[in-house]
Amino acid sequence: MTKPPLTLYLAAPRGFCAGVDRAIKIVEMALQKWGAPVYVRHEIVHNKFVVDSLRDQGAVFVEELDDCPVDRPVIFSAHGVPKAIPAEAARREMVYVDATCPLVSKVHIEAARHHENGLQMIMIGHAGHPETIGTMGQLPEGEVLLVETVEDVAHVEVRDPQQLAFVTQTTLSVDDTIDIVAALRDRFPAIVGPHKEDICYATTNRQEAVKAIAPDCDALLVVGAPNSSNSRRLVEVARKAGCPYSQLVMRAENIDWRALEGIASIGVTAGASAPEVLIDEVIDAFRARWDVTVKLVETAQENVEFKVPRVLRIPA
Ligand code: 0CM
Ligand code: SF4
Repeated sequence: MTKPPLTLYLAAPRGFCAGVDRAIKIVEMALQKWGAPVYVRHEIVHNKFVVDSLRDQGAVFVEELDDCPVDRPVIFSAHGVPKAIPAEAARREMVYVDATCPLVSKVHIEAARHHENGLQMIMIGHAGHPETIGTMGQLPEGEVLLVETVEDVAHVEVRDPQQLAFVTQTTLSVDDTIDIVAALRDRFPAIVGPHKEDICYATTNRQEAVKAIAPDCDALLVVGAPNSSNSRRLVEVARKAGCPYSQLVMRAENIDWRALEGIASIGVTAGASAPEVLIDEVIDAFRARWDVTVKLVETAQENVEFKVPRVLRIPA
């Protein structure tokens, strides 16, 4: 039986970013240096496949520092941790390595600087996400107010509208954040902040790329995990950009083939924590069912690389 034709629009950039690559390498290096088990507080990046492969090599994933024995190294995930966590690890004289993405650390530093200058902080982010918890946890309790939506901006109660600054989560929707920042600047004209927001290059580029393909796609799949903020944003961006059937899939086995019956085009992209092997797997699954022509749509080139510490040391 001949297979029906299908145009597969493949977004670029997609998949791993420099912060994810670095965080995974840190776990691998720690395993080499100290042997198994090495503990990792929270999923190193939000991807089950990545976590399972590191677990197979001897990494043990836990949610709290209390779940780590004091005599084994512990790594903090790419999303960052509240200040109290490394402080507690140091108090327990544990060996710890911080795999926080440098672009998240940059936001931590920004928040600390504004606080030192006497400003109260507003964070634009998603409640309960580890990056939001980590960034808010850089300052004393109550010093960072969280807003998630334009509506929240109208209700937030600040100490002094003249003494305010804002930071954002790195993986937000660029377009939604523009509106929230505009609402903040409108209500608090004196608010200090980054030029635009703190959304990272990888998040921005992946959203731009998905916008470029979405209008041409009958359906679109984002390879990524349900707890991955940047991946979930890609689904929303694709829907808003003109592809109503946009779905998140962890891997090929999660694809709802019945829902794709009759399509002539499909878009494929992946969140910053999704390995390329899973994208290949998804493309292969399409090739098994359709006569696929892949069209690569590249909206930016990335050459960002973050140095991995060559020697993993006990921090001072
Ligand atoms: O923050 P998010 O949930 O998107 O995390 P992730 O692990 O999916 O992606 C990489 C990062 C960071 C910080
Ligand atoms: Fe860093 Fe952005 Fe990647 Fe998160 S998505 S790890 S902030 S580069």
